[in-house]
Amino acid sequence: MVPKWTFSEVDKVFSLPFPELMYAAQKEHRKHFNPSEIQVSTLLSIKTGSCPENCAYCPQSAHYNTGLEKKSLSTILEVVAAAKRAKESGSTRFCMGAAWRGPRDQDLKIVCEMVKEVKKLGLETCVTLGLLKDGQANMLKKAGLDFYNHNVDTSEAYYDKIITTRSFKDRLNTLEQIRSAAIKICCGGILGMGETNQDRIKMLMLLANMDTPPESVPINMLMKIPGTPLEHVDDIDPFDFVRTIAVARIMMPTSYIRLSAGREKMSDALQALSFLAGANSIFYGEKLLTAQNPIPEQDHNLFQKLGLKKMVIKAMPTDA
Ligand code: SAM
Ligand code: DTB
Ligand code: SF4
Repeated sequence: MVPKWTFSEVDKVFSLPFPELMYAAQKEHRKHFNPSEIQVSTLLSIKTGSCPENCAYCPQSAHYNTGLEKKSLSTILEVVAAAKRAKESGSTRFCMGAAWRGPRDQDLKIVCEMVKEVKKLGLETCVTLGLLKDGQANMLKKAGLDFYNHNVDTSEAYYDKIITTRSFKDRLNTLEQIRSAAIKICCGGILGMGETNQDRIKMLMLLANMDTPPESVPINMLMKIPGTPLEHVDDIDPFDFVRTIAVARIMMPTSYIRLSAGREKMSDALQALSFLAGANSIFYGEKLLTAQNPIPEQDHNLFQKLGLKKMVIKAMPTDA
């Protein structure tokens, strides 16, 4: 099959004069979305720390001493209480994350119960549990799961500099399982890990050239966690960050592009530029999984200043 986007095409778009790039991204954004509406998701860590993988950015990896407070699998009651709070604060999607290489079947059964209960509250559901084995995506689909988050994180070429305990192919395999089970895909990456603009373009090409691109594309700015190998890496140039978002919007015009981790350190101006470039989703609430996010009051003020509204999305009832 001929790829939808070639490197030279994307490179040309990436290198446009900044005003032209922003205009092109805005044109695409307005064809498919109301530019004043932002989809809002809330995250909850349902199993924290002691992860056997060595992702160089991650506070939850057992390979690094980040001083994190570890926690075993949450109870269904704890999860439902957090989901209720998220709904009351205006979130439409509840995303549960577990620091596993991948779930064991006995753990997955409990997560499936969590999904069913959260769905009953009228929220969209998302989980991020690591690599999936055959049949596990179907179990989640039966429970009514809407989205599975599994990031490629960076380009295939740069990947080995960041993670060696799971391969890029392992990740693609899990993405295929999710797609085959008819669960929507949430897949993106992290910017600011020392990768080049070429790597950023290649990561976006992989996503946009999928038969069906991810419905949701999280773009995280690296949060430099003390104790991880990326603690002292150089900051990404903010305009390269915004360019990457604009190019993602142009290449995947109907996907939600989420301005994900890292907003806590971003100025209001950088967030506003990211929204203008086509980002139309955020994580809301003072915590991501383990790291800090802007406090709700700060986001409320930002939305007020920019005239942005939270998007209203109702989860479809499941017949599971
Ligand atoms: N263990 C599961 C996995 O890796 O698929 C799920 C949780 S993992 C924390 C989800 C994503 O969070 C990672 O793929 C990465 O993109 C993002 N993430 C983790 N730590 C981060 C950091 N310090 N800065 C930015 N993004 C981060
Ligand atoms: C994603 O791309 N970013 C979120 C979500 N998917 C699961 C997680 C960000 C984690 C940031 C570090 C932490 O909170 O531990
Ligand atoms: Fe584990 Fe996920 Fe963190 Fe990697 S990103 S160390 S797989 S929790």
